[in-house]
Amino acid sequence: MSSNLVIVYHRQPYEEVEVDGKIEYRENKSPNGIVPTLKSFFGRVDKGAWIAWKHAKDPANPEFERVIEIDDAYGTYTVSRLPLTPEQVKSFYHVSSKEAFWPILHGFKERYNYDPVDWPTFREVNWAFAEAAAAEAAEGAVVWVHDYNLWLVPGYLRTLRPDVKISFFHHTPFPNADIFNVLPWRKEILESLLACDVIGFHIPRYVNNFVSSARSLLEVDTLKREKVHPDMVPETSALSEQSVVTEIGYEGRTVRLQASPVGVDVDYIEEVVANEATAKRVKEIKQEIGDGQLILSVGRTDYTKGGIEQLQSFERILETRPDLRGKVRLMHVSVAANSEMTSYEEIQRDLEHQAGMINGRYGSFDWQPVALISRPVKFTDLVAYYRAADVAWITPLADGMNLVCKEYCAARTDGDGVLVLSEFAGAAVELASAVPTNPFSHKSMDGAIQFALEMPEEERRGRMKKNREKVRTQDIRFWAEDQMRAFGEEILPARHAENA
Ligand code: GDG
Repeated sequence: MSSNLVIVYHRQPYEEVEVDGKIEYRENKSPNGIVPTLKSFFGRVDKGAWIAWKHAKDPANPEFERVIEIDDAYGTYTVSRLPLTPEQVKSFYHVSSKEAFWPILHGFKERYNYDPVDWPTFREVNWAFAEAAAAEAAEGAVVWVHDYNLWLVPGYLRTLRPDVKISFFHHTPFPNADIFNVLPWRKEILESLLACDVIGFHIPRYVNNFVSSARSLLEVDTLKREKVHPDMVPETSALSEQSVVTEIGYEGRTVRLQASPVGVDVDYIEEVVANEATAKRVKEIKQEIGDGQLILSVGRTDYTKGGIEQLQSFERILETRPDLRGKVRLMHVSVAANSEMTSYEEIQRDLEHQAGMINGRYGSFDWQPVALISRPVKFTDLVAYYRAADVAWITPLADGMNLVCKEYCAARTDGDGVLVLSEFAGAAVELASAVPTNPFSHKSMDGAIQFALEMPEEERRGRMKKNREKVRTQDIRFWAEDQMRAFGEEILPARHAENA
């Protein structure tokens, strides 16, 4: 019970690697910079703690192989790893979180299957996280919980430790009551979230949706509503909101609601861009493309990311615009995060089928229209592709934020490049100078990409300048500072670039 800040996040802050029979710990450098940024907070408190899960080494005897003391450039902190058995991982992570919650959060009712959900196991795992956080938190500490797979942690923690301040951040969209209430455990989840002091979402739409869901089942009062900052309201965007609820009351407590879009580590991406090795790689890619244009698409293999719809649009364009054949290439990076799940295997097969069909139908010996990349690309290479691509085509059907589009703009220190962005990505409410597209409309999808390919340089540069300004100011540190401001000034974020 000695940590002033406890971060509860399913991912570990380092990777455990076995080298010559010995376990070594390597820093987990998630490219979007969230892990290092979260760790940077430990530099400003006396002691921090991080709670994550890991695969139990011996499932028959999942003893608590948990607390590791870390003293690194970020600060002094402990990492507690909850060893989960294969059954717990399957039930808590794959079935409850990914098959039941994920489709609902993204508005895909038809993909949702709650019958196999083992709710007692979900509760049990969340309880273990809450207990571990309670064991680490000092009197009055801040406990910062991340994402929907830990939905029940705030409620349990409030019971175990009424003294701590709890903040919860949702990385996904949050649906309104019409969709959220499909979940049979809706009331229990909402009651748990309402045990927080602060609940964070990327954009005002998700905040208002949360309030609609909460008000549908519980006596929740709106205490404060504010006009949305003009920076967050492109006039007619699909995800625009004019006002946002910022405080609600429930059972005598006040809960602050925050719309705070996650940003990317612009300084780090610019550093990668400035590397000689990156410049060399960019040159090679450009040589390979020759006079043609490169369209880049990057995302996890997931139905929410709209990969199939995008390939279908590309096919329609090649069909109707023979002049583009031989001139435009689409590099479609789609990497599976969760290979164990059958629904993702199906999407992978569909992507392969669609890409193969386009290449077979329109390709030639010298020109392959689609390069489908399913193996992870090194982040430094990804940055080189961002830099070389004439257009980034980012078309999710639903996406909490989408960091790829921000990384693309961050990498364009040359001021060129066009971003085509789905109206249904949270980032669309910030990046008003992107070319908007509606992935549910063939006309909009086909029109937007052709418009981007033909855009004159002056317009490209004008739009990119505005997008880059947004991405630079609302970077990952801006987000982190915003989060911590919600607790008052006692815990201030360190700039991790200086700390690392
Ligand atoms: C969730 C929410 C929200 C992708 N392929 C490769 C690779 N990536 C990296 C990208 C980017 C990250 O993965 C993907 O971030 P997104 O934000 O696009 O998407 P999710 O993973 O779904 O994240 C999302 C986010 O949380 C943050 O709150 O924005 O809405 O769904 O950083 O660069 N990285 C490397 N190789 C690849 O092949 N190295």
